[in-house]
This record gives sequence, structure tokens and C-alpha cells, in this order.
Amino acid sequence: MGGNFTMEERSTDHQRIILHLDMDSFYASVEMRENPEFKGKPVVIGADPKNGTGRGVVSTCSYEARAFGIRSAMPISQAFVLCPQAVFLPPHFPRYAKASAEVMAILKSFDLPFQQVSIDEAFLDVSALGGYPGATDLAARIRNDISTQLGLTCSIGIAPTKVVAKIASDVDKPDGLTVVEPENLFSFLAPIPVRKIPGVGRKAEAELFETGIRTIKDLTEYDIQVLIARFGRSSITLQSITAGKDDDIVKEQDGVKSVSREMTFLKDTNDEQVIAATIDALARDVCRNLLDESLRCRTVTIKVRYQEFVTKTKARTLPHYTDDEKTVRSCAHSLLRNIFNGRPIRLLGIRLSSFEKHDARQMILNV
Ligand code: TTP
Ligand code: MG
Repeated sequence: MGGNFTMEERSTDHQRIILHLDMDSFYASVEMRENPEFKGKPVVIGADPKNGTGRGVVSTCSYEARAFGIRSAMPISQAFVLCPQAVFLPPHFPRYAKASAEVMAILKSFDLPFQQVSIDEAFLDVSALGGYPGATDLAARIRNDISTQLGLTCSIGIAPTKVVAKIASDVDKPDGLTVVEPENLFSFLAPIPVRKIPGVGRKAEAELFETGIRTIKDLTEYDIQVLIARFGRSSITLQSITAGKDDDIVKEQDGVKSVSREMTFLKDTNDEQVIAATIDALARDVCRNLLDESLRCRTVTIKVRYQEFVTKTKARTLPHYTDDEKTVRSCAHSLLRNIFNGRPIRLLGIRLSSFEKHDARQMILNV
């Protein structure tokens, strides 16, 4: 073991240290900051509950509301049953976009490799700080800056890989800091439920449970051949990332990963005219958002939710980057024709992704 490397060389040359930050109950925290009278109360951001008859879903909620069992993506009517006295607020996207840009500006100010992955989370490659004490000091500084400059809290995970850093930022929410040094990697990961692995949803969790796999320890110890036979070759990736072996790097990239809008109908509908008009309105909204961010996209995804919460999505990658509303609209209509089965629809959505920044240099290249 060891080859030509001494232990010291190995630790400085090969040790990657990743920091993952995720804002706490982001939309709800921004609303509580703007309206201090809501602080300490259960606050739910999402559709109008209309005294329990409202449709649509919860975007997010404060930790006080989570104590009542309310969660993101839950029907708003269910949230109302769980906590009718909660403060229910509609989302104010421009507010969240501004707060997000301010958080990201703080992270970028340290001049380290930076990757934003959603409106409220980002990675920093902090390897250049030379070790975990330096990385931990930086995390303290970031939390302090976000708290004093923006009046918001976040949770941070620091670990040898992106996946583990992301899992770590989630374990001590809200306002938490979790540092997983290489020597603690396996003891940290072992008891974590599989559902906490990014990308493992409710369905995959249920299938893994059936195989007897509940924790990351169960997963890493499972015979890989049996896993492949049951779940396909992606199990190799799953097993290796959870063994702390993923080598995905922090890809420097500015800004958002996707822009989406969705709408829940007041009453389920299969009226083609209503559906077409909704697609037009959603396309207009997402394209406006694209223009605001000076982005062009290549992938258009449509989402259709039928009664009983059966959700279908279909995506298409365009031959060229675009921010043209007409192109997005006709792509969305064509995708819808592919998946619409005539049954009443509860929710429709459009998502745009695969962006390029529409900056001056590209404009010159494009003329
Ligand atoms: P998250 O980071 O998943 O959630 P959160 O910040 O509200 O709470 P946590 O403390 O657990 O991180 O998502 C960030 C924001 O994205 C969230 O504030 C609202 C929005 N969002 C939705 O609109 N719908 C959803 O289903 C989810 C999960 C998030
Ligand atoms: Mg968050």
C-alpha cells in the first residue's frame, strides 16, 4: 500500500473538501423577515387554502409549521387540516430571487470554485483552505455573513464529496453545521436512511426497503450483483457515491439550473381550449423569467398531473438554445400532445433547463 506517496502528500494532494449550503425554510424565512409579526408562528407558503377547499400544494413552510406535520408538496387542503391557525401566504418569487442572489453573492465573494444547484443551495470547493479547520472557519464566517447581512439562516455540510456534503447539510437543520472528516465518513453515513440520498425518492425507497435495505450501511454492504440484477447498473453509482467515493467536482457555473411554473386548476379539466390557454400562459411566464435572468435554454419539460396525483413528464431537447416564447410554446404544445390521454388534468407545468448565459460575447458570436 502507499506506492510512491507518503501519507502527507496523499492527504494534501488528493483530499477534496466540499462545502454544501442550503437555506432554512427558504421562502418562509424570507416572508418572516419581511413580516416580523409572523416570526415564531407556523407559516405556510403555497396555494390559497380557501378554508380547506383550496387546491394546489405547499411550496414550503416554517419549522413551526413542520411541527404540525406540514411538508413541501403536500396538498394545501391537508396542510389546512393539520394546522388551520397557520399563516398561509402566496409565494412572492421576485423576493426569493433577490434573496437568493444575495446569498450567492456572499458565497462567490470568497473566490473559490462555486456551483449553485437550486434557488437556495450551492456547493463551494474549499480544498484550497488546506484542511477541515480552515473549512470550518469559513462555514462560520458564511453563516455569520448571511445572518447579519441578510437576516436569514442556513445549514452547512462539509465533507470529502459533494453527495456527502449535501447529506451532511441536511442532518442538523435548521441553522446547523455538520463536518464529516474522512476518518468519520463511514460512521457518519452508516445509519443514514436511504431516502436521504439525493435522487432516492419515495418509489426507490420503497423498492430498497423490499430488498431489506434501509440505511446506507445496508446499501454499501449489499451484494452488488444482486443490486444490479434488480435495479440496473445505476446501483453501481448509488453504492459508490454512498461509500463516499463519488468524484463529482464542483462545476463552476453561474445561476439557476431550471426555471419552472406550474398551475393547479380550480377544477380538474380535460377541456382542450382551457389546457391550451394554460400552456400559453405558462410558456409566457417561464420565458419572461428566462429573459430576466439573461438565459437561453435547450430543454423544455412539460408536467401533467391527473386526478389521484398520477404525474407524467415529458422533455425535449431543442437543436439550439432559445429564449423565444413562440418556440417554447410550440414545443410545450407538442409535448402535451404526446402525453395527454384525454382524462381530466389537475395540474400543468412547464420547466426550462440546460441553460447558457446570454452574454455579450455569445451575442457577438451569434450574429
Ligand atoms: P428546500 O431547500 O427543499 O426547502 P426549504 O429551504 O424551504 O426548507 P429546508 O430548511 O428543509 O431546506 O427548497 C427551497 C425552496 O424551494 C423552498 O423554500 C420553496 C421551494 N420549493 C417548492 O416550491 N416546492 C417544493 O416541493 C420544494 C421541495 C421546494
Ligand atoms: Mg432549503
